[in-house]
Parts: sequence; C-alpha cells; structure tokens
Amino acid sequence: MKRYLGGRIIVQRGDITQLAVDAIVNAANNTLSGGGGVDGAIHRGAGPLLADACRALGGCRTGEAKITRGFRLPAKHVIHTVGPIWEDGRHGEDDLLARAYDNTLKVALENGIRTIAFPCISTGAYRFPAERASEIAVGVVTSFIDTHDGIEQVIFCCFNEDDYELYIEAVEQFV
Ligand code: AR6
Repeated sequence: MKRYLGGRIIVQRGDITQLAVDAIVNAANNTLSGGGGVDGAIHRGAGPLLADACRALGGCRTGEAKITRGFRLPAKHVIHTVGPIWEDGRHGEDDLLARAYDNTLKVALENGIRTIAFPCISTGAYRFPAERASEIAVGVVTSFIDTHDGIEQVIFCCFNEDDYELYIEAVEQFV
C-alpha cells in the first residue's frame, strides 16, 4: 500500500468488496443488472437486495453514476458507474472514462461520502488500455479533490500487481 498527500490518496492491491469505506465504486453496465468482474463480486458481496435497488434506478448512461446502499458489504454505499467499451480510442473513450470518474465523485459529494474506493474502470471486460486509463483516473481524481475538501480519501483499489504498479507511476506524476 502507498499513501500520498497525507493519506488523501491511497494506492493498494486487493478486493474492493472487502473495504469498509463510505462508498465503493462499481464498474457496471448500462442495464445495472449485474455482470462479471468487479460488478459480479460486488453483487455477490452485497446480496440480492442490491439487484432490487439497481432495478429501481432504470439503468445508467455511459459516463454517468448512480448510488445505492451497500447492503451486506462492509462499504455503506455503492456508486455504480459505466465506463466506455474501448474501440480504438477515437470514439470518445477518454472523455467518457473521465466523465465516469468525475460524475462518480460528484454523486459521492452530494451524498456526504468522505471515503471512496475505485476499481480500474473499463480495463477488464471493456478492454480500455490500462496505462491510459490509470492516467485519466488519477488526473480526474487529483483535480477533483484539489477543489473539493468534502472528499477526504480516495483509494485506488487494484486487483492485480500490474495495475498497482501503473497507479503508483501515475500518482507519482500528478502529486
Ligand atoms: N476488486 C477490485 N477490482 C476488481 C475485482 C475486485 N473484486 N474484480 C475485478 N476487478 P471489469 P469493465 C478489476 O471487467 O472493464 C462487467 O460484466 C479487474 O481486474 O470488472 O469496466 C459489467 O457488468 C479490472 O482491473 O469491468 C460490465 O458488463 C477492473 O476490475 C463490464 O464487466 C475492471 O474490470 C464492465 O467492464
């Protein structure tokens, strides 16, 4: 685990469903009806009431974000966002990924969330190149927390060692 800016940014390896933070972020799809990867893990950890709560939200556009409770998870809330599916980088993917991070943080702030953990959105099933995604994620998060004191801590929760290394590099470029 690495801490930056007095602990305001943390880069760590691990399973996001284990984190007892105010909110964990789900890399969901437009239907919010569950799936594989981190989405599947979050639904398994939260239990079936999460799917009921998601159904009531009526889906989520790419780049937007919606909140539910965390149910049986240690996290109090889940913020569901939808990153872009990578095509070739010329279909607005960078901008959509940046909006997913930014809108998630806006929803967090509106709901009084102070501690939040992100997975590496879009870099699994949606095939967004991991290094490029890490730079976008870190760029948006550092500029957001710079201007919004309400967010006290952001954790970049990396499921694998490669992502962990990429995030350390990216954060060290920005801070
Ligand atoms: N904790 C933290 N990170 C995780 C975990 C976990 N428990 N499990 C996987 N990851 P993906 P996407 C990492 O595919 O690319 C779903 O089916 C994983 O290693 O979960 O945004 C949705 O329903 C990778 O780095 O999300 C959508 O249909 C990262 O999470 C679609 O996949 C994101 O990989 C979304 O695709």
